[in-house]
Amino acid sequence: MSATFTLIDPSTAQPIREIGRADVAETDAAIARAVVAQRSWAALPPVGRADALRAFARVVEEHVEELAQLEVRNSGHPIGSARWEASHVAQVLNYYAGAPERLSGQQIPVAGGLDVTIHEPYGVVGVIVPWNFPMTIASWGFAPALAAGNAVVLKPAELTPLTALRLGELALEAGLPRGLFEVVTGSGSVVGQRFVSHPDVRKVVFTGSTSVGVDVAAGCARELKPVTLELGGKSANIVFADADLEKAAAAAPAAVFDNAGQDCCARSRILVQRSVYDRFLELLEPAVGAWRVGDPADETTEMGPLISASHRSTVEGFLDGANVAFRGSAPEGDGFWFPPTVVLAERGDRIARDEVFGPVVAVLPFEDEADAIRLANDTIYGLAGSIWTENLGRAVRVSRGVKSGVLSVNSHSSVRYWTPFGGMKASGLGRELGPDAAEHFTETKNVFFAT
Ligand code: TAP
Repeated sequence: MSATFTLIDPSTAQPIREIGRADVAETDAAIARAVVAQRSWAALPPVGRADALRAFARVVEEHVEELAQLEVRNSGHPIGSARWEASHVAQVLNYYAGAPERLSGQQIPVAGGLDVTIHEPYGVVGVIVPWNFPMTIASWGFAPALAAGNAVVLKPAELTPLTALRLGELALEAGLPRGLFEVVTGSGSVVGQRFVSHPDVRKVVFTGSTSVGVDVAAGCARELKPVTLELGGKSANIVFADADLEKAAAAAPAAVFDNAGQDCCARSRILVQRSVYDRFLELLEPAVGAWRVGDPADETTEMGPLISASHRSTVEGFLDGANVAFRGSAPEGDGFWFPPTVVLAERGDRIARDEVFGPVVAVLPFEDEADAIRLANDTIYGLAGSIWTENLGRAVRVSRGVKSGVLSVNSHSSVRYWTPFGGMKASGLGRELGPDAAEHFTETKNVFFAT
């Protein structure tokens, strides 16, 4: 590749290395290699694909530390989180290694013959990934797609390609055929758009902002190709007066400041029942103050820098005119640092409805259960959310009322590779992960045999 892009370490603001920027011809060449590799991959017996994916998982497991160190440098993720992310990729591969042998169709009763359905792979799947969780989000697309018999072309975000490139090499080390898993670095407007427009890419998985997601979906509609969209979020952390307040306040910082708030599932609104609002803020302040922000290579660090200088300016812009209640600490000096920040917001404020994608949380009071649901739904998004209450009936009613794809009660967990993940409203279309994901990378063919 002749054109290049300079990668920057977000914790030092220093250059790391140059990365190639593919043009349309280079993207087309990768897609052509994938088309060829897919034919023999799909022709393998299911156990052959299962074994190959298990081998890939094993090689990733052997390189967890290396992948984690790359993510620390390229994305500024704390080393503990980065190790979890690399291990997660191996687990996702292992989980979907079980799929080829379970992709059964149906036998449907008909008169005059036998009717069966067959799950056939699309062919080549394009996976477009953002910079916030480069490895994990890529694996949610490529592992089930490969398991179902597809080839994959993966476009990492231009800011964070290092782990994706290494995963491409590890796939070859594990024995996956050349061309089956192509990693194409370059800009979204060139490489990503080519995945959308190229006739041989038969399905697209896009994770990123809602505005780009809408364009990607429109482009896929023009080509009549299916698309899965994982988009933005403005998730609510709803704390009722009957909750274990100490536990809810202790857990709240991690729910929004993990990955410096650059998390689509960040609980970036804390909605607190008015009768316990003051008490909750008293408990939250020391928990935010204790949140450890600093060198991502330090084993004790809980939060690293933001991804870039321009993203830091965007996050800062959200604080114009905001009522900042208290803030945590952040290092001085180079690097794109930003302290964890708690804002007291009013309904309708921009900070209470728009995605910040940084370590800023808006706290709002609510009156009762119906008000909590109304407020939680007062955003275009519907990705994740948490409900803190000791009342089981309330937990059920509120989790039914909140329009989000992924909710948790008395916890902030959002991602388990064996349960479905995805958003409602402007947060997305379709679901990833869970037991059905491999099937989403197939088309159903119906065959009738006359007797
Ligand atoms: P985007 O700017 O939307 O970029 C996401 C990916 O799309 C990048 O690889 C980007 O490439 C590529 N892209 C940009 N323009 C494109 C186009 N016209 N056609 C095809 N691809 C294009 O998002 P981001 O800033 O990287 O990520 C932040 C957003 O992603 C947030 O809104 C966040 O909530 C969302 N997100 C959602 C989830 C889930 S699972 N719902 C997970 C993580 C992030 P380049 O940047 O390299 O040009």
